Amino acid sequence: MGLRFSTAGESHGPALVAIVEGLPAGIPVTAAAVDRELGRRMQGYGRGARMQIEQDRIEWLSGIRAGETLGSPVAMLVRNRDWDNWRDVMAPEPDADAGPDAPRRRRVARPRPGHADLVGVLKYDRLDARDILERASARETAARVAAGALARRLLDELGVEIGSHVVSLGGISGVAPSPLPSPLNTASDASPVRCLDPVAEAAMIDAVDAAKRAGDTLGGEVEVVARGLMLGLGSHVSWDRKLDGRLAGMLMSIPAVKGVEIGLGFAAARRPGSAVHDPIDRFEGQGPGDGRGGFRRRSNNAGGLEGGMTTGEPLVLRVAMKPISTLMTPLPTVDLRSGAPAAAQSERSDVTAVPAMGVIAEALVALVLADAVLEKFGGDSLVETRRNVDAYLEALGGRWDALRTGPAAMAEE
Ligand code: EPS
Repeated sequence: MGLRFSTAGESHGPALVAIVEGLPAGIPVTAAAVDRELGRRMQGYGRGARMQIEQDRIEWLSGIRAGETLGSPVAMLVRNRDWDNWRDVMAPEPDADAGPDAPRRRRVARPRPGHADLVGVLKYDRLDARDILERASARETAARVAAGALARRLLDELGVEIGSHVVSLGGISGVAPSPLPSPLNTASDASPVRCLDPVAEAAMIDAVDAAKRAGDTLGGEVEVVARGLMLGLGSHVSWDRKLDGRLAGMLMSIPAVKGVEIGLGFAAARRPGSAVHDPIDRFEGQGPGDGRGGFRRRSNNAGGLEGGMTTGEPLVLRVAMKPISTLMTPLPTVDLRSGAPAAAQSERSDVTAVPAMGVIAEALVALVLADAVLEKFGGDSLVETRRNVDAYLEALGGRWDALRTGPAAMAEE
């Protein structure tokens, strides 16, 4: 068993909750480390007024003592400060004075194209699309980022760094420096749109301003990079153990995300094999801890994954987000009360959340990678996990000798 997590909470309810189970004991972690990630998720040019209200912070409910994980489920609470403005609308208890047929306050009856509103109302047998949108809201991702921050702590202890940057926003693409800066997030978090190309950054900010004036919204793409991974996470043997599928599935679960690419991604489909696959060289590496088993690639078009397993090269993923579906200049829809044509519900929202999506994607990549690490190495304590990782890396360092000198080495190809 690896790592499991779940979240609960409505956007304008009292709080969000995240539960993470399967972490080894003894991982040093503080609320400040989790809050730092929550704070990063709240940033980004193009966010709406809600982010001025919230100051996301966790309260530990379980699983941590004296700054270390206990190995038991970790539960974290993130209060919604906006709850104070929504107590009556979102009250869990029925309003005894109003009666069952009283109209619902702030009912949402004009479903937004692109949002979960309409399908949710029909499928869940609700009259008010608020019953759907409260949970479909990307507010939920705060809880996932909190969960991811714990996974990140484990990976950090094992020397894995995860960062991201925005590669396009509103149709404007940036050209990132090569090689990427290290640590990546120190550079990307310094940009209001988390973009590493200053010319594109300025154009992206202008595009957000223009979209805001037009009552429109913008999508974009981020690149997530994980460095320091050892070769061999995931497996080729069964579909559900392939790491590329696990990563893509997780990233596609972010609200408004419509596509995931690994390495060269879709571009690989348009090139011949000779211009795609990464030639292999023998490489002494940096000793047994190198994590690449005595080989390296001349390029990394594979994005650090071959056969559903990490190669030891950086993991490179791109994630595409559609524009947010709450438009201040609303699109046509149908009023669920009358059946008449109507303008879709428009309420306070973000113009774009692409910079924040990068932070969310990092958190989810951390959760998948930590799960894969624990699946491969196990360990009830961080000491044990680390010991298992070190033993594997040492064995990996010796694989070259075995390949060269073992009996099978003598066999003809
Ligand atoms: C969201 C709408 C906005 C965003 C929200 C996601 O919230 P509100 O309706 O309260 O203005 O701010 O994102 C967050 C609250 C957050 O923490 O990211 C939506 O409809 O998905």
